[in-house]
Amino acid sequence: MAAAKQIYFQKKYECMGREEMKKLQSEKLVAQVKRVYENVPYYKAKMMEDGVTPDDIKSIDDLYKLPFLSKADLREAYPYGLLAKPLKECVRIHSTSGTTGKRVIAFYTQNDIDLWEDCCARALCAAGCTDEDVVQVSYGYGLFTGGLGPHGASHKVGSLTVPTSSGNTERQIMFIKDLSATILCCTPSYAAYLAESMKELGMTPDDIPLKAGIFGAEAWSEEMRHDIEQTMGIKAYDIYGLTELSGPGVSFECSEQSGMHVNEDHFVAEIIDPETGEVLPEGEEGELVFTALDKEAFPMIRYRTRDICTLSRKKCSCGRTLVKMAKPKGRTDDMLIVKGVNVFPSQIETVLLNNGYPANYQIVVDRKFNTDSIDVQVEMTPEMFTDNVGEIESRQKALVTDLKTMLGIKVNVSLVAPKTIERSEGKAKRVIDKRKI
Ligand code: DLL
Repeated sequence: MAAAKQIYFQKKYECMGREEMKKLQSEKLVAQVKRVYENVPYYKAKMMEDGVTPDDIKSIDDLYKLPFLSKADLREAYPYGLLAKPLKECVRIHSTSGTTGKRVIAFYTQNDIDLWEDCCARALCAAGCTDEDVVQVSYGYGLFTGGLGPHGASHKVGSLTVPTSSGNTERQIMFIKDLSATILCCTPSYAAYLAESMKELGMTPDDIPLKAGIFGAEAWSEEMRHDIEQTMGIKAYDIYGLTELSGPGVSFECSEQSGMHVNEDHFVAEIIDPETGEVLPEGEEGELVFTALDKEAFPMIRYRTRDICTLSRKKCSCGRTLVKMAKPKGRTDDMLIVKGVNVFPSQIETVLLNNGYPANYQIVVDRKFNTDSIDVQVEMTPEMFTDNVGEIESRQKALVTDLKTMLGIKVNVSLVAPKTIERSEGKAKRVIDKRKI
């Protein structure tokens, strides 16, 4: 039998020297800016407003001269205003969920789909996927990019694709078992739910054929990674992306599991100060901005993601030279400002999981008589669950203390019975901010 093939480790690009990569990015950027200027009146107007022309962009070092694109621009230009190709050359759309306003519709040419699937295929490969693997794609299919990106990538790698989409947990487990799925793709919160359900069915890591999971689309903590890895007996890899930039696969984790390599031959990452727009030096925390170098139908130049993150060029043991982004801490628009203090749901998650609680929680923010309050509802594990009120109270107190140390403000904690908090099959909704209602 032929040996397993790992055809999507694209060493030429993934291990490219810095100078060579800058040269490649510069050539692509110059061409992309010219193309966008000539074909997208909306972006041309933005450049003219800032007094920049394509002649000012000679290399990647000139990137900072270009105007940012924001979600507000995408809404203003909805649906066709940023299209850079005739519609007849487009073959597909995807769309964001629109939970924070009007949907964004992203358009793809066939070449856009091909490059996107290449990026996802690199992610599969970095998680050890070959043509002998069985890849179960349990992200939602449809307008969401989570399903079809890894699906196309799995085809490219030549593995057996199981397109279950999200939901129907019993059936998911049946396919994992019956087809001996080795790689699972879904959101981390759905992975945690599947892990919990398998445990309840009495399955131990030895009974679970999976060896790796590729989880993304939402912020998740190291502690949650650890829990999922233990329960399923797998390695859990992070993957990042957004609809505007094609979908998952903008960056992905390798065997080192310490940040996600950005596919820099296709995307240039910058970190900016979200207040001033100034580009920050490597290692500083700020808002992630991406420029897509190859996208044809829906080009994004200096797109502000609103994700809070850091970048690192520290040498990676996997041999890839692609810059790494840390796990995004959250989004500028997810950050809660409570009693004047910045609170990220991921900080709360870290405290809960460090104290042995499952990742089933909800954060309710409210304002009464001009005073903000945060209530964190946390599920107990079946082992913790008791009718001894004193015991529950002392557990609550301990959590309040630890959360105060992490956040700097007092939050209320309510411990609730196992299975009380709704499970998520896609992106979990952790925060209910009643102040906005
Ligand atoms: O969530 C694309 C995706 C699908 C990524 C499957 C990974 C896996 P959108 O629905 O447009 O696209 O949402 C994009 O989700 O700006 C981040 O805030 C968040 N996000 C995505 N991946 C991660 C991650 C998809 N690994 C928005 N960690 C982004 C933290 C993530 N946040």
